[in-house]
Amino acid sequence: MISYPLSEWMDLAQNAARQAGAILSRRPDHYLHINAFSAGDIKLQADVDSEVLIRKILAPTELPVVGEEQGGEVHLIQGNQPYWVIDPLDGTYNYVRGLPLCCVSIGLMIGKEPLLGVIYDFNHDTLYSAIVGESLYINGHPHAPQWLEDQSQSLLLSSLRYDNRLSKMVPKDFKQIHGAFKKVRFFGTAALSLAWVAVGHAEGYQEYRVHLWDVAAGLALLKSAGGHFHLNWHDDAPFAIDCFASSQKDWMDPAPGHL
Ligand code: LIP
Repeated sequence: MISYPLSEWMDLAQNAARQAGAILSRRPDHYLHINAFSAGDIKLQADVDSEVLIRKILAPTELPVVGEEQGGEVHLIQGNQPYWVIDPLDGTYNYVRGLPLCCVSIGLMIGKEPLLGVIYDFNHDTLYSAIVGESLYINGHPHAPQWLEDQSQSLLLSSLRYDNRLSKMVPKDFKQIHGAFKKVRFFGTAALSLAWVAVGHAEGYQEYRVHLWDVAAGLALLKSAGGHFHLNWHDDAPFAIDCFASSQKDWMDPAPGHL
């Protein structure tokens, strides 16, 4: 079995997340330039520049990278080679609106399994990190979540993308999953939502049709904290997935053929 220098890679990932977050939190004018609008989303110069910086800092690892802005090789998800998965700014729309709910997210995966994750909430100078199989840390301090055990009293974090908003057909299991929790919150940042589940602020996160870069680091945090997840991979777009994640394994089994 190959052993990887995960601690070394963790240090680099933390360094990259902190450096990228430091610039994002200063909100330089050019970072707020909107490069593209799509139906339900925007692309900022901040995403582009932040990804360039993170890729540069991670380059000494010589590992392949999948990033929200520059993409990556889709065959990596079938392979057995570690690769970085970067969301240089998760919660882009929150960021441009000045909502302090956004972060830098850097995951390391092998095939479809997370190996480590770093999520930097630069608005609150809070860094979540974990190597799967070891402790979860908040700003360098080990942390164990205290999740609620009764699903009917628990909190689900979720979202709905533009193309499957409530006005359109929603997947069959949407009501079933959402209805099983006491409360549901939509914060517009998948990465931070997963970090908050991992540390115990909530018990579940579920979203249809996000991308691997939105969740890779958060899944590593959740797995190291003892949580569970299931991903449905879409065939029609690279790295598109439905994500079901929770503190308890059987709380979020998607109905078969739910889409
Ligand atoms: C966003 C996610 C959010 C999801 C958005 C988008 P971005 O990522 O974190 O939860 O609902 O559609 O994917 O674009 O801000 O990095």
